Amino acid sequence: MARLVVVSNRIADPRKTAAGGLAVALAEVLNNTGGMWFGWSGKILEQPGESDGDVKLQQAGAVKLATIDLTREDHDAYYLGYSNGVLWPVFHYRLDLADFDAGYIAGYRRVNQLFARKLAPLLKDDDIIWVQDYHLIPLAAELRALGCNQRIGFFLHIPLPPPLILAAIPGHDWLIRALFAYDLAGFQSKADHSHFSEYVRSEAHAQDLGEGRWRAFNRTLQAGAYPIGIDVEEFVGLTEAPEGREMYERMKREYSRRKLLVGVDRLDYSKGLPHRMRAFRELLARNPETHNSATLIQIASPSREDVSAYSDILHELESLCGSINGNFGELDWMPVRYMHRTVARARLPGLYRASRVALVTPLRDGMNLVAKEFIAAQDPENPGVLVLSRFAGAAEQLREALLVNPYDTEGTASAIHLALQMPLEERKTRHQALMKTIQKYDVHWWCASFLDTLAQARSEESGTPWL
Ligand code: GDG
Repeated sequence: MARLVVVSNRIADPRKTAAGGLAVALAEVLNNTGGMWFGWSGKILEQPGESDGDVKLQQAGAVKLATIDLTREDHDAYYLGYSNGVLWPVFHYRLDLADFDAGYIAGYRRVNQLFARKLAPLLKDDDIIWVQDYHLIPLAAELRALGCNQRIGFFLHIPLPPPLILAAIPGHDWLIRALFAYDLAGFQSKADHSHFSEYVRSEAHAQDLGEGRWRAFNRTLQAGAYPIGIDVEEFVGLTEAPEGREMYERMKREYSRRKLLVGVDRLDYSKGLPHRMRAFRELLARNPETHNSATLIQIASPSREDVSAYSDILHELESLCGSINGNFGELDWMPVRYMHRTVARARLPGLYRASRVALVTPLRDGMNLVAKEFIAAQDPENPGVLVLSRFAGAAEQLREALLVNPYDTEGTASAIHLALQMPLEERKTRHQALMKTIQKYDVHWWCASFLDTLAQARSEESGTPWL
């Protein structure tokens, strides 16, 4: 069996329990093939010109972890600048938040070259390489330029916008051309995949070979949708573990007279948190019976705080939560419990299970795993209801959730109201269907279906000087 090499911006130590579903699933495949995981160590070197240091190798069971450090200058241009100041906002349809500083793309290219230079000597001829996410789009092209001829796949965890939005990025044609250095490009949803097809047809004049195969730039690329899932079994296990149960009991005791609503998100403008708060405020304003009987717990875990759009969203959210509590709160009832902090992973399942409603209402999201975790954690005999944005990739699969348009405050408020009142039988029917879907398309399915296709996909030409 060929060795799998996973490359991502950050790596997670698969031995640590906090690592989460993706790390655990990838670690499983890596373990089976005696594989390697390559990425940035998380360390920033303050002295200029230090990036060319050695790769640090560590053995984690059967998996080899290989990391490199980045200089401050490289990190700021590649990670803060291009990845999170250009690609993240534009791919989430937020052209207004993009900062197209010319220095960023140079840093992005430099770090991708550095990754390629450090990774290439560690590769064997028959390795299968799987590159993760938007930080590393040109990595395969840089590896090919160094003569690497292995099978290389790419998975984009975030959405891909329609061609006219993508085309706003200076150098968008370079990015998409770089994708053709891969053998397989995977997207989260059918919508993302079709945006890719539209782009390569209209902008790159690629030849459509059918079944997701495209010919352009002297290469053949296979593309498709591979919606990511969670490790359902692991998550159900966490729910039933002592810490999960204890959290559930505590929340049930604390909120015995009230229905809980829950939101768990990284504090990111794509997650639609202010829109969600406005919908919750509308619910309270229109339905006096919800006063004193419903509480929203919103966990907003800190994220990318050195990017300015993120501090703006923090202030907006804090002010909305404060005004809802100020206007509707009673001496013995706070409508919103907002926490700007990370909660231990072992506690999330208990919190989900104790909640009658989950609010997963991003403005755009590649998939959204919280939606799937909430479903997995429910008591099948008394399940909660998922209110899900139609703009999350997950909405393509989770049709039995209450789908909402998060920009429509009144409509979202009505859906939350419906969710709070939904009779047990309907909750059970919807939950059974949702559970079946997340079990069928779990993270193991995602890994296996992507890697099986990659094992078949092969470009007919190689060795072109790419960039
Ligand atoms: C990207 C795409 C795609 C959140 N807060 C806490 C916490 N979390 C965990 C959740 C969940 C994960 O983080 C978040 O996953 P999402 O899917 O919601 O979102 P992104 O981080 O934006 O991830 C996304 C994903 O990649 C996978 O492809 O679904 O669309 O944007 O697992 O539980 N975990 C803990 N404490 C928190 O406070 N322990």
